[in-house]
Amino acid sequence: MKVYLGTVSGNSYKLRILLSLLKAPHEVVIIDMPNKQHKSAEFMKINPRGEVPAIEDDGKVIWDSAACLVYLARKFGGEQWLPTDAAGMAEVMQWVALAATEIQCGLQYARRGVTQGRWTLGSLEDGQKFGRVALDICEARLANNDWLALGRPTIAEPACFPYIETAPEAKVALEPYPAIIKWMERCKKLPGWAAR
Ligand SMILES: N[C@@H](CCC(=O)N[C@@H](CS)C(=O)NCC(=O)O)C(=O)O
Repeated sequence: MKVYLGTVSGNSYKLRILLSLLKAPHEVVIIDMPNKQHKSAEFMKINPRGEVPAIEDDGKVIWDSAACLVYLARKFGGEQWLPTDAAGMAEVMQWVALAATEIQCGLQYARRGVTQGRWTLGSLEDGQKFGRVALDICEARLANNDWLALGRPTIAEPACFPYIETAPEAKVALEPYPAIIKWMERCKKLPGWAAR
């Protein structure tokens, strides 16, 4: 299995976390993003969006971090990380959806604006405001629960963690979110959790 990643990519970090937790055998292919390899004709055949991450396995190509997490969890993780019962799967996926909407378009895009000067959707304030919607939802959930989706860690954790951890780089302080800070510490203590 080939896993296409970028070195400073939070979406790639989601896969690194899960691959490490699952001890899934794989080969990492680093895409040279500073030299725009992700926009090359060759890589666009793998991911037509011209983005990392992506996976190539058994003749199949999977792109998008959420789809890749689903693939890895179901292929290597049994029922633990993405259960197949209707309610369990939906509860996990609602957090994966939060990672792809308020967290990505809020916290990721605000961070990218601050660190790279690229503003994808609106201003810094727009991104911060949208990102705080996600932080408020996570904080409320984690005030009374150890994990985001179920009573155990699932792919909701690697999906949401990377851009919450880097919220300060989007000039969003995490101090007002004590339950999130404790959750991040719990995540980092999971056996096999990969460091950024
Ligand atoms: N929705 C996509 C977003 C992927 C994404 O934004 N990847 C960034 C790196 S973290 C990227 O490849 N950006 C390339 C670019 O913007 O040119 C996913 O979750 O995989």
